[in-house]
Amino acid sequence: KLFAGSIMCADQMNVEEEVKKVEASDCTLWHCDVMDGVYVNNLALFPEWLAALKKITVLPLDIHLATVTPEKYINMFAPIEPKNITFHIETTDNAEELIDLIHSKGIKAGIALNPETPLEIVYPYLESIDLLLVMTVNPGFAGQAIQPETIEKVKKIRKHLLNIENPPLIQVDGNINFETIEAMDNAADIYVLGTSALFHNKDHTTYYERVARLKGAGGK
Ligand code: S6P
Ligand code: MG
Repeated sequence: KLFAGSIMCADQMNVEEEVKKVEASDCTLWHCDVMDGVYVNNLALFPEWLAALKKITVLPLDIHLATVTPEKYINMFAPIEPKNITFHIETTDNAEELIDLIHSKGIKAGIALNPETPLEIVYPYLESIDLLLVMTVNPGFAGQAIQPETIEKVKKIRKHLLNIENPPLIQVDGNINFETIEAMDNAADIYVLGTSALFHNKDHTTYYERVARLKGAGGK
């Protein structure tokens, strides 16, 4: 399994130090939440900030747009050349066009869905996307408790993807920690790590040790 550190959860006044600690761990990606204050009641991360992050890190950026009008933000963030851009299926009637727009910029395309959004709504796009982000909390804030029914949802999509020729990677985001990874039975490919498992002061372990322990969750 792969791990992505959620940069909005890092100590914002010590970003360089946080970047070094995360890079020394087995995280291979930065999960970057973009929040517009409209789709969610919070604001996070703007293009210049992420461009500055890119200069000090070797890890690729994975942008999660928690915004309305995703096309506007795809165009806004494409110039910083992230690896992935993910938009919410709830925010568009034209997912195919957004996927094409992202791909036209040489970026991998992801679709996110909220805990209460049924999986079936993304079925038509599974062969065109690279990433499926199954939200395990409602987007907007770090530090929330998992919505328990999302655990079955992740397992269900894993099974469904067995029938898909070129399946996307499954990403999970929200309250990801040792227990929730075990409960998911390794059904996801990419685990977003925030305040629950990585950026916290609950013990004195290093980030390297925290991620190493998560790697062993579920016995795989
Ligand atoms: C939530 C956002 C997430 C958070 C992450 C934090 O709106 O999409 O990416 O950054 O959930 O993790 P945690 O462990 O604090 O829930
Ligand atoms: Mg996110």
